[in-house]
Amino acid sequence: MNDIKLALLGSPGAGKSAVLVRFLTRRFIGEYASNSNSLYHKRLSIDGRQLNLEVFDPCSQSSEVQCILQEPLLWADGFVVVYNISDRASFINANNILMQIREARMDNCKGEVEVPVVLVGNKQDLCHVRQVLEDEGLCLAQEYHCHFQEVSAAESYQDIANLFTQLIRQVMEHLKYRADRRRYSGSKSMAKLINNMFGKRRKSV
Ligand SMILES: Nc1nc2c(ncn2[C@@H]2O[C@H](COP(=O)(O)OP(=O)(O)O)[C@@H](O)[C@H]2O)c(=O)[nH]1
Ligand SMILES: [Mg+2]
Repeated sequence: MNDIKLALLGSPGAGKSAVLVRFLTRRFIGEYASNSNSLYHKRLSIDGRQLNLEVFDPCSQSSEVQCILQEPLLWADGFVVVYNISDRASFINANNILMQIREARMDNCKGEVEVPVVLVGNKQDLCHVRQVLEDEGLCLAQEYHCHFQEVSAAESYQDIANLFTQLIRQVMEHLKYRADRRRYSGSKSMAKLINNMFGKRRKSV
């Protein structure tokens, strides 16, 4: 059983809870209790593999982005960064969040961010009052090497299901890669140890 931990991040009101609840229940519920952090659990199966999904949905009341961010930044295996296409401030905030993810999770050896992220432009149904072009979302995602998708939690399930599935697949690949790398470096240091022992023994003969 694989444990996968995701975190939703974004400005208050961007629709994090709406997007998540849409994914988990297939339904859109207009208002959510937003005065506490929530951790959702769901068992699901992707590509025939059983997964234990945990998703952190931070509370919207807190304006202290930093305090919401710090914990999930290190805890999560993958991120969904949500902004509202009819609210430019939320897009600017998404940019800041991507920057903070990069800072917190940069792999110093490779100069790459070692955590999968998807950027989500929500409230596509409000495109008549759009403040952020789809191209701007795409550009920002390219800058951070992450996937991008515009969605409407209010109107559709499929796009949201697809983006979560894609992110979870990416996370699984990543976790596997990390485990392989650990195993490899583990066997390398074992080889070194054996080498040293034999080296010493040879010297003493
Ligand atoms: N029109 C529209 N409204 C949405 C959509 N998603 C969320 N909302 C509304 O936006 C408000 C904030 O959503 P919520 O999920 O609580 O945002 P959060 O603070 O980021 O968790 C609520 O009134 C939702 O009903 C959407 O796709 N379209
Ligand atoms: Mg919320």
